Amino acid sequence: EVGSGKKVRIIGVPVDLGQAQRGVDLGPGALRYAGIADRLSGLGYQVEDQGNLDVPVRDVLGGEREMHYLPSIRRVCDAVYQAGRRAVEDGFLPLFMGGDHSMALGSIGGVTHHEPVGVIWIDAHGDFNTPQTSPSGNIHGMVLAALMGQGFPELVQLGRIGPKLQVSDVVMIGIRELDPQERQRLKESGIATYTMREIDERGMGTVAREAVERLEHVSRLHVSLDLDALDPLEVPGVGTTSPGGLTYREAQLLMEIIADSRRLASLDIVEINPILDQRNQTAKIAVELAASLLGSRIL
Ligand code: B3U
Ligand code: MN
Ligand code: MN
Repeated sequence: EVGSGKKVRIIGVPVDLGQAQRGVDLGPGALRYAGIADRLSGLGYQVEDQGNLDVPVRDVLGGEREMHYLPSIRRVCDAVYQAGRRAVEDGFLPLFMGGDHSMALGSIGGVTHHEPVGVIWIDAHGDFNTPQTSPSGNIHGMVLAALMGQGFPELVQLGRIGPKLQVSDVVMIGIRELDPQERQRLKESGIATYTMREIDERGMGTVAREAVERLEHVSRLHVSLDLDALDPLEVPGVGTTSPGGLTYREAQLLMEIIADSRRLASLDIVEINPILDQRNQTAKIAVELAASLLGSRIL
């Protein structure tokens, strides 16, 4: 058995404040109903669900609307940070269930508290805006920039002072939709980025192996899986759909190649919107991807 008693801690973060669509706060429920805990137990993991962290609903935060809920997002991410840090200290592999991608500020902050971690950011978007470059103002589009030290000081200094990630610790996969200034920023950043074009031309096998090799210098890997990286035809239940995404098969192969590294140490599953989904198909697919990432094999 691949899990052989290794411990996974499930941490639900029902936050929807980082973006405009209603419904992503229901992601943790959708993943639980799709059987995430049983699927991982079946692989031999010891699974502990710590429930959901407290997240205020936007309906009681009228005064924060113009600020795009920055104060509440900071508070939620503080709690996520501490939960992530504690999970690592307790010897668990934390599995953070969003919620929107803003929660990755806390999860990646927390898992890098004691030592650096290599991050594989799987997303249709760059999430590399700053408050100055973002056309929407939505904080889920600024997360990676904030983790690297750029943007709202409240977010950059979250959990501990300073950037949580170095340029060489990040690879991005599945990118196909960037805002004009975000695009410029990403090009100048030096982050290794595998766009859909690159995946189409070179194939997912080659791209995934190269991405993992780029993170050879870190002993632990964190996967931040935004479900909108997949094609909306297969995964309709996401907040911001973007056509021309990864097929289920490509995403599976990517998970399997990351699993081969045996260095996966933490995982985010974000941006599932069950309200826009069909029969919880998106969460079911996410559960299968998580299982592959944790070592489930065809043969
Ligand atoms: N780049 C846009 C759109 C966006 C980012 N992340 C998602 N959508 N899911 C923005 O709002 O920053
Ligand atoms: Mn994202
Ligand atoms: Mn996205």
